[in-house]
Amino acid sequence: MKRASVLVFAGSDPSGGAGIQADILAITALGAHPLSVITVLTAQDNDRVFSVHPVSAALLQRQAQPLIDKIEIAAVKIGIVGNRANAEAIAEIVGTLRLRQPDLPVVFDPVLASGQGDRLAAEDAIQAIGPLLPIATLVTPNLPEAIALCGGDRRADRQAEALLKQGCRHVLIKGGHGDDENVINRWFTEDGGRSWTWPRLPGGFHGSGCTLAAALAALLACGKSMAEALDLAQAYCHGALTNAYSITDGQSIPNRFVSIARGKA
Ligand code: PXL
Repeated sequence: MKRASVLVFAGSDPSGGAGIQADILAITALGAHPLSVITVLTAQDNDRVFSVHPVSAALLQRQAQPLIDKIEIAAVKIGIVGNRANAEAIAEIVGTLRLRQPDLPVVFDPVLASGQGDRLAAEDAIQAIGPLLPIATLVTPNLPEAIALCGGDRRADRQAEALLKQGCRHVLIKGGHGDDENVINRWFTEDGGRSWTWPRLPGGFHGSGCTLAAALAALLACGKSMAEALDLAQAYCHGALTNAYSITDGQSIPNRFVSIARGKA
C-alpha cells in the first residue's frame, strides 16, 4: 500500500519534544510518510534552547536531492531553517517541485523563538525567513510571531492581510500564547476563513506548534481540503496536548499517538 510522503525541512530537537522529532511522529500518526531534511542541530532540553547550529545550504540541498529525484512529494512542511541561506535553498527546492506540481501544498511554521523565548536562528529570524512567506500555501504564526512579522500590528485581521499580501494563500493565527480562558485560532484566506475555540489546557507543552503544522501537512498530503485539514489537525493537536506526558519537570511532551477522531491516546 502506498503512503503519501511529506518533505519536512526542520531542526533537530534532541529532547524529542519539538522540531523534526515531533514532525516525524505526527506525520506518521496521521498516515503519511515523513521525509526528514534537517536544517539545524540544536542543543536543548524540554524547556530551554542552549545553542543552534544550522547545516550549510549545500548540505541541506544534498539531503533533499535524492528524495525529490525519486519520491513523489505530496506536501512540504517547513519548521526552523536557521538562516537566510537555508531559507533560499528551500525556496529553490519548492520552486523546482512546483514546476511539475503547481498545487503542491507547503505548510510553513514561521518559528521566531522557542516557546520560552530562546533564539532558534543563527541570524535575525525575521530576515532569515523572508523567502519562505511568498511560497507558503499556509503560514501558522502564533500571536507573538504574527505581531513581529507584521511590524507590531496587534489586530489579527490586519496581520493576516499583511501576510497574505506577501504571497501566502492561507494564514492560521494561533492563540496559544494568550492568557484568556480559551485558545482562539483564526484562519484567514482571500475569500473568508473561520475561527476555532479550544479550552486552554493547564501547564506548558514543548512542541505543540510543530505538532499542529506537521499534522496539517500530513492531512493535506492525504488529500484533505484546507478547511478539513485545519479542522482535523487542531482536533488531533488538542488530543495530543490533552494526553501529553512528562519526562522531567517543566514542559510536557505532546502525545502524538492519539486518534484523530476522538483525541484519545
Ligand atoms: O516549537 C518550535 C521549535 C521548532 N523547531 C525546533 C525547536 C522548537 C522549539 O523549541 O526546538 C528544532
